[in-house]
Amino acid sequence: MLTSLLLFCIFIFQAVALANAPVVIKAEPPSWWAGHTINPVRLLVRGQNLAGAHVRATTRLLQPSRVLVNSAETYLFVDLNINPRTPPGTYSLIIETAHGRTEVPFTIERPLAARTNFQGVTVDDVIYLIMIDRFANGDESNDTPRDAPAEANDRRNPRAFHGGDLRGVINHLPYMKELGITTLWLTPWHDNWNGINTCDKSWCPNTYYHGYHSIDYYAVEDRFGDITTLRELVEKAHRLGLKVVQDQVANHVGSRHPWARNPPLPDWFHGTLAQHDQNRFANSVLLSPHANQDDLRNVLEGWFSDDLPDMNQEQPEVARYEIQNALWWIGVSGIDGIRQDTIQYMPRPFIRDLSNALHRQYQRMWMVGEVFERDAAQTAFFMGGHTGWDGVDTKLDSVFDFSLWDVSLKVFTGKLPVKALRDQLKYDALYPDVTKITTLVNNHDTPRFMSLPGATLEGAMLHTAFTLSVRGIPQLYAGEEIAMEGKEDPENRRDFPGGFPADQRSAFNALGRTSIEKRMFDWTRSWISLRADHPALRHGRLIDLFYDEESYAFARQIPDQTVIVILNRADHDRTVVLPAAAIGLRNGTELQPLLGAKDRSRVVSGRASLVVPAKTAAAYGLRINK
Ligand SMILES: [Ca+2]
Ligand SMILES: [Ca+2]
Ligand SMILES: [Ca+2]
Repeated sequence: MLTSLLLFCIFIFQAVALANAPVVIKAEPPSWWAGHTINPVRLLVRGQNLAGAHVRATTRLLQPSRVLVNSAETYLFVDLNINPRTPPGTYSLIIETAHGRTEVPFTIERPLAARTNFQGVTVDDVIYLIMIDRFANGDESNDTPRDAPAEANDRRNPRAFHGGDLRGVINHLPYMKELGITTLWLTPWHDNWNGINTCDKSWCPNTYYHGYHSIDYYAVEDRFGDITTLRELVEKAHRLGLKVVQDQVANHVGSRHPWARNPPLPDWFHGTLAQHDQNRFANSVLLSPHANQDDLRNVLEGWFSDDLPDMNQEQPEVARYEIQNALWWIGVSGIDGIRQDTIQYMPRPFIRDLSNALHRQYQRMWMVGEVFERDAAQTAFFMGGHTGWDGVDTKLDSVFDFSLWDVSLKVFTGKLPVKALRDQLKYDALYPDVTKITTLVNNHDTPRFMSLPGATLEGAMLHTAFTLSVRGIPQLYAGEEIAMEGKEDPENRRDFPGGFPADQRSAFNALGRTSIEKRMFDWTRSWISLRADHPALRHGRLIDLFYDEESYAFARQIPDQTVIVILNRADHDRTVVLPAAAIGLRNGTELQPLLGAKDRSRVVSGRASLVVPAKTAAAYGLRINK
C-alpha cells in the first residue's frame, strides 16, 4: 500500500514536472558561423516554461552565457560564444529548468565562398526590381499552401497571391541576361501570412502577396519556395554574372507575427496591437534640427499602419536581433546587397550600427535605403559618408534618388521644362559622393510611367535613357522595359506577360512582344549596353553642356573617354551647339553618334554642333584625330 502510494506520488510529481517542463518552439538564429565578426551571437528562443532556465551545450566549443528570460516565461535570450575552431555541423543546446529539460539543435554553417558571394553593388551595375509574386510562376505545387483559403490565390484579384515564386525568377535569368541588367532586387521573401483579410473597404479582400508583413524573419515565404531554392537562385544568378539584392524590412513586422501577441520584451515594439501611435508621416522633422520631441517620436515610433507593429531599435535586444538577422541572410544565401525598406523611420544610430556590422563582416556589402522623399536635402541627410547635425554618419551606402526621378517623370510627361533636370541635379552638391546614389525609373509603389497623365512611349524612352546615362546606379522595375501600364498599387503590380502557365503570349520572348513592347525593350537594352560599353557613362564626371525648355545635353567624362548625351523632348529635330572646348575637346575632334542619332560632327572653333532627332535621346562619343 505504502509502495503504491509512493509510486503514485512519484507519478504525480513526474506528471507535474512534465507539465511544467520547458518547451522550445523556435530558436533564432538557427545557425551561425565560427570566426564571425559577431561572436558571441545572441539567440532568441521562443517557448514555454522557460523561467529559471540554464543553458549548456553538448560541446565545449560553444559557450552559453548571459541568459535572460522574459516575465511571461515565453522567451529566453542567451549569448553563445563560438570557438573559432568549431567545425561545421549541428550541435545541441540543452535548456534545463527545475521541471525538466529540452534540446535545441544549433548549426555551425560552412561559410560560402567570399570571392563569388557578398559582392556589393556599384555604378557598374544596373538593378532590376522584381515583385516575386507577379513575375513568373515556376512551381505550381506551392500555389495553394494547406492553410490558405482558395480565394487567397486568385489572379483575378489584384490583391491576392498570383503564384509567382523563386523558381519563376530562376527560369527567367536568361531574359535578364538578354536585357543586360546585372543585379536583381527581389521584393521581400520573408514568410508572410497565407490567409486573406476581409473588410468592407475597397482594398479588401487582400493578402500579403507583396511580402512586407513578415511573420518570420528566419523563413522563406512558403509560396515562393524555400531556403534551398533561394540558394539555388543566388548561385545560378552568380554563375551568369548577376547579383542579388534582398529586400529587408527592419522597421516593422506583420500583425500576424507571433511577437504581436506575445512580445519577447515589454518594449520590443513601440506600443501594442491595442495601443499605439499612428505614424503621421511628418517626415521632414527627421531632417530638421528644430523638431520637437513629440513630432520626432511620432515618425520614429508611429506604426506605418495598424497591422505593422513598429520595432523598437532603441531596445538593445531588438537592435542586436535585427543586425544578426541581416547578417544571417547574407551568410546563408550569398546575396550581394540589401534594400532596406522604410529606413528613415528607424533611429539614425541604428542605421549606422547596422551598416557598420554589414561592412565589418562583408567588406563589399552594400545597402540602399528607401528614403522616399522628393527633397534632396532629406535623402542626402541619410546618405552615409558625412556627419549630420545630430553627430551621426549613417554609413549608408546608397539612397534612392526620388527627387530626380520625380523631376524626370514631370519633364518627360510635359509638366516641367527639360532644363528642370539640370536644376535638380545642382543639388547633388548636398551629397558627400552623389555617384553612389541609386537612380530609378519607377518602382512597385509608384504608377507605371505609361499610366501617368501626359505619358507617351517617346517620353518613357527619354526617361529611361536619362536614368541609364545620368550619374548613379540605375534601378529599373520589371515591366517598365516593355512599357507596361498600371496606376497606383496594386495596378502597378500586374503580372508580367508570359510568366504564368495560363498566359497566351510571352513578353519574355522577342516573338511574343507587341510592337510597342519591342520598341521599348530594344531601346532599354541599347542604353544598358551603351552604359556597359562606356566606362565614362558609369564613372564619369557629369558636366552640363546645354539646357533650355526642350533639351538638355551633358557630358560624362573620365580622363580618356567622353560621352555626350542629349535629350530632346521637342517634336522636331534640333541642332544643339555645345561648348566643346570647355570639356577639353580640341578643334578637329570628331563626334560620332553612338545611339539615337545619325550625323557625325567635328569640333570647330571650340564648339560642336550636334543634331538630335525629335522626341528622343542621342549619345555621341569621340574619335580624337591625332
Ligand atoms: Ca508558384
Ligand atoms: Ca506564408
Ligand atoms: Ca519605426
